Amino acid sequence: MNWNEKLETVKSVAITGHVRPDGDCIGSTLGFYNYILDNFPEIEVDLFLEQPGQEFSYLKNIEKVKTTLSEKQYDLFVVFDCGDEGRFEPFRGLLSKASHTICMDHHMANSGFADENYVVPDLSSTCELLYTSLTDSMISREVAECLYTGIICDTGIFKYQSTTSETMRIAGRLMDKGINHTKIIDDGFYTKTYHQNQIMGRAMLESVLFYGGKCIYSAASMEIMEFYGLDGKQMGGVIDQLRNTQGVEVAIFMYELKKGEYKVSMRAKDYIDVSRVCRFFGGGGHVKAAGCTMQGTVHDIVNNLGAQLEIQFKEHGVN
Ligand SMILES: [Mn+2]
Repeated sequence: MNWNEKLETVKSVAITGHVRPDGDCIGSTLGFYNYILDNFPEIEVDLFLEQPGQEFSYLKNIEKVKTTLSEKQYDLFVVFDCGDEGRFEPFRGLLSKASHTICMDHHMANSGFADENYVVPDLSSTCELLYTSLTDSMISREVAECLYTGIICDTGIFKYQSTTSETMRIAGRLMDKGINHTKIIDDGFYTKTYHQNQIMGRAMLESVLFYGGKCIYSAASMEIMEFYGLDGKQMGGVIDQLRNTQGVEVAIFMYELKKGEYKVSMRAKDYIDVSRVCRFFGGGGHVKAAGCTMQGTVHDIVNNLGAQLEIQFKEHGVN
């Protein structure tokens, strides 16, 4: 896959990624957007996303992100970091209208909805895949900042199992572009607002161990999120802190989307495949990091997830 060849044949490009965009989604879409502006100034390019989080404000042109769909027709529509049409619902209209569509992604359950699908399941990040399809000498510092952001977010700063020596080599090439990697890691990953830290503390305080301490869950209701003035995309980091609990194989964090409906995030450490559990409940993701949306009380949801987890624990001879 060589993006330059594709871009040489089009006059207009629309870009999007998944709902509740995370660092990899923002990094890949905005990185590609900036790459086009830098190298193909004659192309008309628009980037459509739900409002990105404040923590990514250091990325160039993030204020250019369009949060509402336009009626324009584009030669090419590109979707990054997104496995199915339902996950870019607000901008789905672009799919049928555009002359040609391309998806670039690293989710195992990618449905192949685009005309061309470049999917490498369980690669560290969409940003890593995007890097390999761009021309290094045409990547500016600002594009490198976007791609590096995506890689650190999706690898938990080079920690998750999806991190390979190739991931590190690419990150090194991006560092050579002169990026401030220390600031990117602080701003894009670690820094939390006071209220985010408060809800993190509360989530830890209210967390519950189960399955003999091998699983842990915590939840945030709509009332709690409203009290702290936070929405779902500001809850990042809670699930990772839960996962850090000693002895825990699986961490679950859920926050209420609307009455009786929760966005569930799951992380596994070693042998459990949480994407299998999330797919069972209509979601998806990666082997060690996945999510789904579920109905019911927190208690019901944990019971339902627990039953699926138990199947896998038994397969591994763990009781
Ligand atoms: Mn990703």
